Amino acid sequence: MNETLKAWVKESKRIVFFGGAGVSTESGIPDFRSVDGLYNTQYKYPPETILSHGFFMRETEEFYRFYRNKMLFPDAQPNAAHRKLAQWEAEGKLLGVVTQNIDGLHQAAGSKKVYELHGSVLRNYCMRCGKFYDLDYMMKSDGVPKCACGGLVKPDVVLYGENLDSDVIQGACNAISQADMLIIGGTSLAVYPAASFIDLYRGHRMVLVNLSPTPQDSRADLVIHERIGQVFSEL
Ligand code: CNA
Repeated sequence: MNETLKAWVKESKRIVFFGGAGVSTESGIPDFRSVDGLYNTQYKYPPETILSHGFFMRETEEFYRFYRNKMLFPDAQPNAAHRKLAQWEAEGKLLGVVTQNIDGLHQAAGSKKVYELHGSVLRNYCMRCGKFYDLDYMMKSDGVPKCACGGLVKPDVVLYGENLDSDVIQGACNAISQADMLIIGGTSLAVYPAASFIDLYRGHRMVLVNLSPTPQDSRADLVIHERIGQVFSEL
């Protein structure tokens, strides 16, 4: 057990969590690198290419083949990290969760203030009429999912080459700038602009919990290279 982390959590009243794919690996959802590794044997392009706006518009069928195989995990359940963050919010000591994940597991654990920088696979919209479709519809549809109106259904996920939602950015940035403790976890901090939002934190309790080193390790006040679910289960 990391006693410094435990003490800081106890003393802090406005914790913000900033996370990425590594938060959900202990729930059975591979992170980006793992997807990359798996992908190499089955797909002609790297995930960054397939998960881009241009590819979605040009090669929609191939996009959905990858998306259904690698991005949808309808049976995944929240782990100890998701659950602890929801508990802190309910106790009034966490301002919010800023996540790059698109899996909805923070909300499944009970978190209410979740800033989903890259959207969610749980929401899908017709690009022509705007009708909403849920994850179940996407799982059951074959090939390219179409709306009743004939329009193309697109996941509410921010693809490479698309802009982040400005309200979500504002909420995330407000939360981080008001935090008295920032815990960053399960992210390589390699995807921009998301990774730049941690620059808004002005306090002295920046904690990084990540299995592998990140480019920001040297500026954190505490660095823990362990599994985040394991670390949070001991708090
Ligand atoms: P990333 O670049 O794949 O980095 C993940 C980081 O997490 C790596 O540095 C790992 O070392 C670390 N890690 C893995 N497992 C653990 C663990 N159990 N405990 C602690 N650290 C761990 O992913 P990022 O989120 O940084 O950014 C890239 C993309 C991947 C984001 O835009 C996501 O939307 C996207 N993505 C999301 C999901 C999801 O929603 N669960 C899954 C796969 C990819």
